[in-house]
This record gives sequence, C-alpha cells and structure tokens, in this order.
Amino acid sequence: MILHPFPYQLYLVMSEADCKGRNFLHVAEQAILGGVDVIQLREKNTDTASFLTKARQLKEITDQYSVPLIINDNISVAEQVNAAGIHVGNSDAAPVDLRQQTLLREKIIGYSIEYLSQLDNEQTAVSDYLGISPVFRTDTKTDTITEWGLDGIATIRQLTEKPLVAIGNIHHGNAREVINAGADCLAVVSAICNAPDPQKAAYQLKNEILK
Ligand code: TZP
Ligand code: MG
Repeated sequence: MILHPFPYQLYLVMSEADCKGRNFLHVAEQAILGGVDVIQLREKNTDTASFLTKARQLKEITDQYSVPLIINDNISVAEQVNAAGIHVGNSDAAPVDLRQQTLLREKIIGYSIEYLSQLDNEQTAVSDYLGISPVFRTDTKTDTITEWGLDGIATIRQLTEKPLVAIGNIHHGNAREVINAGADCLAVVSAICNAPDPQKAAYQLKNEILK
C-alpha cells in the first residue's frame, strides 16, 4: 500500500502493559474517540499466542471505527489478524523481505530510522512511512541510539519525501513544534496511555496538530 498523501496525523502506539493496569481496549477506544487515526500494538516480552489474543481483541475495536491496526515486528500476528500493516525497526525483519511476503505486499510497512544512512537504503525505499525514533529521550523506550530532536526532523525532512512519523516523548506541549519541524504525524505512548483521560489527551494532541 502506498500512502500518498499520508492520511494519518495522530498515531497511538501501545501495549497492554503501557496502560498500567487499565483496560487497554478501553484506552484504545477512548483514544479513537478523541481523534487517534491509527493504532500500533507493540507487545514486547510477550509470546506470540498472547500477542495474537491481544491483537484479535484490539482489531475488533479498531474495525468498529475503521481505524487501521498496525502490528509491531511480528509477521505471524500481522497476517493472522489481517492487520493494516506492520512496523519494524532497524534490527527487526527487513522491509524488503516483508514486502515480498504475499500477505504483506499490499499492507502498510513502517520503518524506524535511527541513522541518517538508513534514508538511502532499499529498506526505506519500500516502506510507506518512516518512524523518527526517538525525537526526544523517553522513559518508555530506552534502548535507542539517536535522539533526533527538532533539528533532526528538519534535516530528514529535507532529505526525503516519505511520510515522517515522529515518536519519543511527544505530548501536547511540544506537539506543534514537532509538526512545524516537518513531521507529518505524531506517535505517542504515554501521552495517551498514561493520561487521566485518554480521550481528552488524544483530542488535545489532535488540536495541536490541526492548529
Ligand atoms: N520508539 C521510539 S520512542 C518510543 C518508541 C516505541 C516510545 C515512545 O513513548 P512515549 O511514551 O510516547 O515517549
Ligand atoms: Mg523493534
């Protein structure tokens, strides 16, 4: 699937654990009602059977609202739930190989960028969007390499026309400047999953993007 122009602006990345004891399906639904356009299920340290169960549950919610569900780095889960796409990082399955899988050929493939050199590679060429990972340092994911910052987004923006999804410590206080720097879409975990009111948090983020 070639997403041109990129139709999403607010992207929720979540695991059950990210919701810290709250019902993740309820958080997802509230987030959608607040304006989230796309959801990625990113289960780390979870076996495939349990990942699949969660993905099936979440897919019921996302389907109700026609919101695409993206699966982080698990081809089997992505295929079994007929997800809208898959997201991978630099050390995961390669987008070029994913694109060759019959069931993923027409799906969204997202690819996280941690080095500028990745912009020129064939993996970027076959991906539908690039994750700018992370924009700011975050406690949610600490095994990261490059903290891109606003300048990094601006640099990448000049080097590629691929849709850019910014992630890493984005919240409603910095959302506008991340968009101004050149991001097409903002991805968040804690700004929504840990918000007292996930629907309101999504709504406020979306408002900043649309300003
Ligand atoms: N990839 C890069 S940073 C990150 C991921 C999955 C976590 C972002 O979480 P938060 O809570 O929005 O900073
Ligand atoms: Mg990964």
